[in-house]
This record gives sequence, C-alpha cells and structure tokens, in this order.
Amino acid sequence: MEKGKMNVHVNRIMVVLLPAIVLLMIMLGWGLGLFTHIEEEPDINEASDRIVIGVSQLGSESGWRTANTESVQRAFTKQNGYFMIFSNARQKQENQIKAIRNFISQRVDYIVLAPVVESGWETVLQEAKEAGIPVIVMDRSVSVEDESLYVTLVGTDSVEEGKKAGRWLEEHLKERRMADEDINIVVLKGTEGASAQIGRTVGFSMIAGEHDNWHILEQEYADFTIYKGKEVMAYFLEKYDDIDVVVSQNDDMTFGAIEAIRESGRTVGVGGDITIISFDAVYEALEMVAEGTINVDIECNPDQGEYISEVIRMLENGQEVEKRYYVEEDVYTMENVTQEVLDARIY
Ligand code: GZL
Repeated sequence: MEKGKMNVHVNRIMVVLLPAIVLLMIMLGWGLGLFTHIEEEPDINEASDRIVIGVSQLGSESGWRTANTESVQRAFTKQNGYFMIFSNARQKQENQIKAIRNFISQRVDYIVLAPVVESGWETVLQEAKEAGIPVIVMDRSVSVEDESLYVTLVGTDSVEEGKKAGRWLEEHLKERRMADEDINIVVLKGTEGASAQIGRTVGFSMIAGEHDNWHILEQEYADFTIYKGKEVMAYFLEKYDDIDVVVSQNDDMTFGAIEAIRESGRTVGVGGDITIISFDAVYEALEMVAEGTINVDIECNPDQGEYISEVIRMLENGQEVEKRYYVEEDVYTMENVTQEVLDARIY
C-alpha cells in the first residue's frame, strides 16, 4: 500500500480506536481509584421541607459496613421526611473531612459521621459547630477534648466487646479443664487508630492480663478485610507452630484467617486445632458458628440508622439527648445460633 494511502488507513483506524482507548483508560483509572470518588450528589433544591442529612460513611471494607450503610439508607428516606446526601470515604480521613466541609457549604441540617479513626476531627467539627450544624457520630467514636463538638454517639461499646471475648475464653477453657494450661493466642486487629480496634484490643487485653498462662504471641493490624486477615494469619502460621486461639476483630478477617489456617493443614473451631473468636456476627459468620467453624462471635450491631433517626426526631422536638447510645448486642455460640435466629437476621 502506498505511503499516503497507508497514512489515511492508519488515521481511519485511530479515529475508530481512539475513543475506545480513552474510554478504557478512564475505566481503568476509575477502577484504580485514581479519580476522587465523586458521588452523584442529589439536587438539594429538591429537599424542600425535608430534613437534610449529610452522611459521611468511612468506607465499604466489610460485610458489617455494608449492613451499616443499608441501615442508614433504610432510615433516611424521602418517605421518612429526609433528604440524604451520602459520601463513601473509601477508608480515607481526608475524604471524610472534605465531605463534611461539603455538607457545611450545602447548609445541611445534620451531619452523621462514622469516623474511620478516632483522632484528627477537632478542626472540621469546630467548623460544623460554628456553622450551627449538629454532628451525630455513628458506629466508631471520635477522640476530642471538647465533647460539645458533637451532639451524641450512636454506636457500640468496643471495650465491652473485647471483654466479652476474654470472658468467653475463660469459660471455654474452664469447661475443658484447661484453665491452668498454657494458651498461645494471636490477634488480628482492625484498622489502626479505629476506636473499634482500640477498644476490642484493650478489652480483651484487660481479661488476658488476669491470666499468666495466656500468652499473646503477637497482635497485628489486618484492616478489617478478608484479604489482610488471610495474609496476616498466614504470617502468624509461618512464624508460630503452636497457636491455640485466634482473636479476630471482625468476621471478614476471620473468613480470611480460616482460609489460611485450612491451607496450612490445620483445623478450626469446635474440636479443631485452633479456636476461633470473632466479632460482628454477620449472617455468613453465624452460619459458621452454627456449624462449629467459628467457636464464638461477639455481636456488633450495625443496624444504627433507625436509632439515629429517633435521635434526630428528639432534637427536632427540642428534647435533650444522651451523649452516647449503645445498640443491643449479643454473644453467639453453637448453643444459641438457632435456625430461628438465622431466619430473623437482617444482616
Ligand atoms: C465496629 C465497626 C467495625 C466492624 C468491622 O463498630 O466499626 O468496622 O467490626 C467494620 O467489620 O469494618
């Protein structure tokens, strides 16, 4: 083909291929999170007489988080008199701070914040306070000198959850006449700096500290995810060949850890080589409790949207609200995970 015609031919191909290449690059960039996640923000002008809520959710790292988000979506509906602007921060505090500033500029009526970590909120919460916008903290807690920077927290008592895990292990060992035997424990910790992780670590350590024969071999962060849970558990299994108990601070890390343990040729759960203590009690994990794969699951109830809506109604009516509201939580073992419990589960 002559050079000139070749050029025309190549140009024609490029005209066709170029848009496809650009589209592919955009999709790849989006998938890699190269673009700041811009929520398709609803038009606030449609809010009219509804209560406008800005929700800063920390991410979508676990099944628990998905259930927590769903509970918020169930509560803040148009039918319930709300107009919700929702932001997913993808585990980044700076994205939550941006979202809160965006809510302030949009003059929302309330801000609901599920803080990815407990520190670093003073400045932006002060801005919300100066804008006269009440902040309700959801799920995890914030660590601030001035507690007037938020109206209330609706969440869970993670220190108590950690203690529940320790108390269950005490009973478990007593029942097996192993109360005085040396017990080797590893801990999969959630997101560094998250109050849920800090509280569960502190709570379990308080009970463990009462038993000289309990040896916490190592505690590592595994970010509340399946992938990191498997990776860190594989590291523990490589390093220690005498692990008796895994304390995994959420079910997603537990799922990953169980995979790693089984791939190492060891068994888990009731009658297994390694005892599994988990947190959250999401549906899939409760099924594993019922079959004996997970020995115990300390519930952390994500269904908090309705509670927050009730608090907002009280505030709208000029009523006083408490500084903290804890949702109900239970402890699940083979003995109390019945089909009835599973059938009634909404998460
Ligand atoms: C606990 C919550 C934790 C869950 C995890 O209150 O913050 O975050 O335990 C979730 O599953 O990722």
